[in-house]
Amino acid sequence: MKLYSAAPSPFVRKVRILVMETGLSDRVEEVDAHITPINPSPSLNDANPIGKIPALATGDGMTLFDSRVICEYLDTQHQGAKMFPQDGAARWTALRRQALADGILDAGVNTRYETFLRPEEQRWPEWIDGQKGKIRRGVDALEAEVESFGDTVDIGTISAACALGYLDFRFPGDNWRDGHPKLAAWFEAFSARPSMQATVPPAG
Ligand SMILES: N[C@@H](CCC(=O)N[C@@H](CS)C(=O)NCC(=O)O)C(=O)O
Repeated sequence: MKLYSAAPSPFVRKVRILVMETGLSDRVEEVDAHITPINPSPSLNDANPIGKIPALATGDGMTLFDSRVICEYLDTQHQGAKMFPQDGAARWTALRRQALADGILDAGVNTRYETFLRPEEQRWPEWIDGQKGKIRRGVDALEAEVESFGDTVDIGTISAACALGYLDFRFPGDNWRDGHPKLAAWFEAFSARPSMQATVPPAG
């Protein structure tokens, strides 16, 4: 299988962590696809018409996107502990946590594009504030439920860890740990996992 990938992408990180946690590393080859909305890749666009990473060519003629679909597909490709609970409350809790974390990430990536890619004179402070509000409320919601994470490793907690890792990577000055002590402690412990250590985004 071929994963269109770039190490700074938090959505790619979700997939890479799931690959490691499920023992699929030998079956997934990474193809470098450093793109932005203003610097697309024709070969990625052929694989994913939306032009975003991650995308996964499964090797049997199918290309999957986005991270949620890829992760759920990969979870069917191994015999170990499942990252997507099969049914019941555990499944909906994991999927909701994933949606919450992905929402933080969407707002974070939008903010990054607005503050890094967009020419300074065209930037829109109110819009950035709106995105930062989504991030703040999302982190508050994670803090409110983090005690129920326990030592669960599933798509919900992997996604939460990727969201917090991205905030550290792109917005260290926002100090998300302030006022979120339980979440900070959980993230520190979760970050010790080899899959987290191996996928820390590169500086720069
Ligand atoms: N919902 C998508 C989001 C993926 C995403 O936003 N990827 C970013 C990189 S972090 C991207 O490819 N941006 C390029 C673009 O928007 O054109 C997922 O879960 O995979």
